[in-house]
Amino acid sequence: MVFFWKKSETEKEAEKGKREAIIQLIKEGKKDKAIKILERFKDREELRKLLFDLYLEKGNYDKANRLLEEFGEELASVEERALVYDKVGKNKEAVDLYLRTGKFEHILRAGEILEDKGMDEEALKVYERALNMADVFARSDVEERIDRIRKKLGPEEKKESILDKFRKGLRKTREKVQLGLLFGGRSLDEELFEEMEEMFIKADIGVKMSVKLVEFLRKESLKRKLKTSDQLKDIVKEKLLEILKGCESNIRLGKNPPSVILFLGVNGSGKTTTIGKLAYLYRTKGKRVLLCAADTFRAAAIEQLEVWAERSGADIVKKEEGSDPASVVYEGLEKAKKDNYDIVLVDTAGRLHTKEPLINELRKIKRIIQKLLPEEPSETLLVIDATAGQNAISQAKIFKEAVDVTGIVVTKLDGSAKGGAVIPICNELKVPIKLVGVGEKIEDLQPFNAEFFVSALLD
Ligand SMILES: Nc1nc2c(ncn2[C@@H]2O[C@H](COP(=O)(O)OP(=O)(O)OP(=O)(O)O)[C@@H](O)[C@H]2O)c(=O)[nH]1
Ligand SMILES: [Mg+2]
Repeated sequence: MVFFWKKSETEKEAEKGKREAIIQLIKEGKKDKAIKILERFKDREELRKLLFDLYLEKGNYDKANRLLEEFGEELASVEERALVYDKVGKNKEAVDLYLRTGKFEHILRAGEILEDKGMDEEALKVYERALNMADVFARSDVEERIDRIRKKLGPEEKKESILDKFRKGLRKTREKVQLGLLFGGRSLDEELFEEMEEMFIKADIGVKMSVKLVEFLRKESLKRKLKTSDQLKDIVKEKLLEILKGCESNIRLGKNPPSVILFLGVNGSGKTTTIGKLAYLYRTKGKRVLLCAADTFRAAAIEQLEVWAERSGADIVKKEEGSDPASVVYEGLEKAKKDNYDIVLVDTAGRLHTKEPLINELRKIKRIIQKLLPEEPSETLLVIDATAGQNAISQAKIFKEAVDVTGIVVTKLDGSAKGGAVIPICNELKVPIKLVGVGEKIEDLQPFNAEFFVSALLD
């Protein structure tokens, strides 16, 4: 027997875009159906909010975010926007909005986001604000957070703020390039624009980008009828921020431990050092961290990782020089599962002169990870040396071809005057920048922050 499913009157009316009928459909619990219909009518203002609300209800934050992007923020309340931006990782916007609602749980969440981004001083201030509002049940939790951050910041000598670290990291670039001088109130003539282009290139922003940027500045200064170069600075900042904001992103860990982070990159780019620093960072957050010495190419590489394990308080799995890297990873993951580690950091070798074997090796490592933990690796991070310029970018492309790179770590920002390299790295590779190395010490690793970066480069 064949059954014909007959559409109800309500449904027929709803499909014509009748608001009352759609609301009736929602009341009847046919929400997926309602979403489908509403998506066809999202141009109609009086229906759009219904769609937005349904997205929120269903936890479909990406779509809610797109709706906001497409039709403007009036669509949602401050609270709703904060939630959406939080869920899709627009951290700064989420924090701003959470702080605006003034509700205790929102302020606490803002603090949490800041702390996750490594902005401890800012997080501390926000937690202190939350403490003033906390009721008796919530106080001890907030106090614990405040204690934890104070400990991290150090009791007497206040540690450098992240902006200070970025500033210190980019000191050489700032001094050599002296962009500040160019923005010092000179008249806007051809000579200035030419000098500016040269400076940008010197800062390793890349020739293509430098030419484009100066061209844009020429046009803007005519359009906005600007007279002196100091008026250009904010425009440059805006433009760089626009580029870099798209690359700002946090490390994502899997839902279920252990989370695996795989590190790739050419010789000397800073993989092992970054692993040591990151292990330390997670250890200070109380995570159980296991390092995996899958760079078996040189005995020294294994020893170097051992030193970092000791410094950071992480454990290590290693085998003798020349063993199969994938087998080290296998043992590491077995141990991580058995002994309940939270995070596994996998070091790999980076010999690029033998491209094919290297790529095959990385693919094999990835296969082994996925065999034991199908949801992993949570991140595959490509480590790039900022001082290597355009070369680093072409090498990065080779790695990108080999495996799915989920994020970039830019190291040695402090090492030379080439801090501007972050900009073409972001612009050309189109992969989120998750971390930056601003020195050789164990605490010299920072989440990438576009605003701090631009400010440290130009102010
Ligand atoms: N100044 C500075 N030096 C760094 C930074 N990160 C790494 N280094 C240095 O760069 C050098 C190479 O770092 P490693 O971590 O050994 O690089 P690797 O990618 O593991 O290299 P291989 O094991 O040879 O493939 C070391 O001397 C590090 O101290 C940084 O952010 N700033
Ligand atoms: Mg190494």
